[in-house]
Amino acid sequence: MGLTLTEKILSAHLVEGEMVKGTEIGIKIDQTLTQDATGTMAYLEFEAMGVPRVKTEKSVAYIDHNTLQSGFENADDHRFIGSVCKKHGIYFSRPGNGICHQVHLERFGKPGKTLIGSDSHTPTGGGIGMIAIGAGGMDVAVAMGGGTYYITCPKIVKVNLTGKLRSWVAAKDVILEVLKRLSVKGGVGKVIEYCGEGVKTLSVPERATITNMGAELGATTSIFPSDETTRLFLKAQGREEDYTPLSADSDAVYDEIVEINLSELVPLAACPHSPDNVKSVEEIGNLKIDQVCIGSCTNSSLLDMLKVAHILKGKTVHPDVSLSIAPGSKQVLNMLAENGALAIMIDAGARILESACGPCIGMGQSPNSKGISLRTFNRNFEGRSGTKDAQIYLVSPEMAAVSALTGVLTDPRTLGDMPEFKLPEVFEINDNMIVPPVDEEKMDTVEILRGPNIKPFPISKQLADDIDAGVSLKVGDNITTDHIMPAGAKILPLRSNIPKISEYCFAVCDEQFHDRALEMGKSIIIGGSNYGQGSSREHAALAPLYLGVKAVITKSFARIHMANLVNAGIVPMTFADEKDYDLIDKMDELSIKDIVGQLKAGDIIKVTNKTKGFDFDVRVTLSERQKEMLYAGGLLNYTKNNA
Ligand code: MIC
Ligand code: SF4
Repeated sequence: MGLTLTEKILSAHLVEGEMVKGTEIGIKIDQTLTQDATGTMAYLEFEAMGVPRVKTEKSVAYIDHNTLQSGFENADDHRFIGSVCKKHGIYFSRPGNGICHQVHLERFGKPGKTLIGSDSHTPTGGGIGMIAIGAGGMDVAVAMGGGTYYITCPKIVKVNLTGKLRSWVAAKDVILEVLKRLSVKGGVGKVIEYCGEGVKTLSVPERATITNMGAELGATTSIFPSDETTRLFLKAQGREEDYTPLSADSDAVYDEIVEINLSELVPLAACPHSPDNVKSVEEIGNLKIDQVCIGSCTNSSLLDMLKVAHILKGKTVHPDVSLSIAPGSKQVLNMLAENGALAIMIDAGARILESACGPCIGMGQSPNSKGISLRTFNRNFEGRSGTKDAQIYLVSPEMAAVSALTGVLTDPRTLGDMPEFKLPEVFEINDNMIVPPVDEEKMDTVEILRGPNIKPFPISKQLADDIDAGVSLKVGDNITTDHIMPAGAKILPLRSNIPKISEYCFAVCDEQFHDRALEMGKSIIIGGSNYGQGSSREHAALAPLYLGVKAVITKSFARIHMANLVNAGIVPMTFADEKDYDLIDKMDELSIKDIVGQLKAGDIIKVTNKTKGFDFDVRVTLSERQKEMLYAGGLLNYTKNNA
């Protein structure tokens, strides 16, 4: 029986377990990446492990999220990360060099390698044939120290691409179509593998758009084969030696097959407030817009920008619209400057932003009240833009650019014939904004520079015998980590300060949560299905930990957040019978006796609702290793105990 590409790469990296779907496997990690919003924590955790130099083939720290410096905090954190990198063997991509996923694809990604990153869109690397997975900062810290990374051995979905995209239909429309069909929960426990004749018609940046936004499916990762197109891309980046051809065997067996004929796709948009709420322009109808933002790790490649410049050429942005453009990397921005495309954008009235995440994470460009904003990004969760009542639509750069001119949501096919857009044979390469670490012999000369914003992270205690605690919060389905621990320009600078950032924990759902949880001392949260979808931010586990949350009981969890809860020593539980969700209210007193004994005996745990006077069962579906981690009080304690 042949193998899928995913199975080939995973089994070549397997260090623990067997390739049995649904069971836990441990894999060796070749590369890691961090960004600044999760990086400070990850490096504090790395320091706490006491490993002098990283043991990966390549570890890179990017500064791209917290680039608005309206106080000392972000600048201090950047300086801290830079000094840790220099000392401990990590490459440091300075602010201005670009968005982590875009730069990593350009300069470091290698087909066939494994990458984990403290950012949920790390699967962008799948565009170049890597197994690239988003993880919590602590998991990345452990991998930098040479530790194994654990995942559930995934099911594999084949997306069979046939045909060729028609003029003005984009890679973004491919992933929006997949989201429409599979939903934001559809990828949980799965890797999405793209195959078929249609693959050849897509460039590496287009493939990367698709694997990037595969994060919104809840998938473990997404991957494309590494082929002649990959070789030419790497060659153009001056890295042909990094190329290896890779694909699935022709008789590989898949768990599910999705057929997509690229020739039949039409331009699509994800409507408020979920990336899977996908409709065609016709279905949405007349929509007057206030703002257009082009950029983010999904759609900020040179190819995207060239298309945008072509559409804007000689025109003016509609008087009622604000258009911002953030090219994804210094390489992209520089090439746009050299070939005149940047001048075209400026001329048309675009507001050019630095190469960073920017508006995608609410770092500026919040829309006006009730504003309608078209964005080429990957997430449109309520409030994420910084304006609570804004309506965000996720679209391709082509649709964004043409709509910026017309002032209404516009199908880019109205532009008529599309010229052929080609990637250059040689990209402009200048890695002068990537600072290499000092040699190991010199590491003692490097001083770690800590600012006053950096506070120690909360360490959880060993799991208590009994949990007797009240319900501090009850929430519904599809709660995102943006609900649990919001981002944005005001809150992001507090990422290194858990006591302070926890004041905003769940503030979008319930402003009283922080005070109530602290007052209760210890508590339990009740959630619906797909709890914790979205970002990899471990702050969504560390802030609840700081506020005394001992367990979270839900209908189901998103993968990265569940791992982050276990890493923090908080017990993730799911209702054995989902109907029990309806029977529990905020402030009910729950009691779980001899939890360690119950966990050792099996996966089902008995919980008593003392307020309402009934018992119900919850499930704790964790590996023995994860259970050990909970007993120890989280990953750091567990790693220390086992050292
Ligand atoms: C996001 O897109 O939500 C982020 C900001 O990139 C996060 C990471 C973070 O919260 O720092 C992610 O996707 O993991
Ligand atoms: Fe940055 Fe947005 Fe990409 Fe997250 S999704 S890494 S915030 S550009």
